[in-house]
Amino acid sequence: MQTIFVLNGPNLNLLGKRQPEIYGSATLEDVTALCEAAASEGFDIRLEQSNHEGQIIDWIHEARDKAAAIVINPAAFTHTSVAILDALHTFEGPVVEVHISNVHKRESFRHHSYVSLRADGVIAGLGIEGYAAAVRYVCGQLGK
Ligand code: CA2
Repeated sequence: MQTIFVLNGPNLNLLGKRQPEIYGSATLEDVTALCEAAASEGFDIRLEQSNHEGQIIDWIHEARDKAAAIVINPAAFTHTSVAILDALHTFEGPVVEVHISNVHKRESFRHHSYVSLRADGVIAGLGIEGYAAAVRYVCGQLGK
């Protein structure tokens, strides 16, 4: 069994509980179920969320040994974190960056992503379906 880490940054614990007009009404539990359904046989999903940059970096380091691919919504750290970018550069498998909203339709400070400098693909604006698309993509890349 191979594992896909699905990492989520700050405030995404509130998914489905606040601002449904921007982020929809689905919760992170719904994202887990969607990712599990999208994963090919032979892949496990481990979904994590933290409001702390260092914790996300620690999970990326853990992924070096334990994950075949990373799907990451770094939330606001997307636009600020060289440290998350540096951590992702140490990971050798496929990396997909996901945003629930279309960041390019929003404020200009959301248009730049440090994480995109490492990501193999970026999905924005498809709601939580973006996570499923990312999981299907990495399974394909890993030959399943
Ligand atoms: O669209 C996305 O997925 C974002 O990564 C979400 C981040 C935002 O800073 C990025 O620019 C785009 C914000 C996550 C906040 O999540 C919430 C979810 C529900 C209610 C409140 C916040």
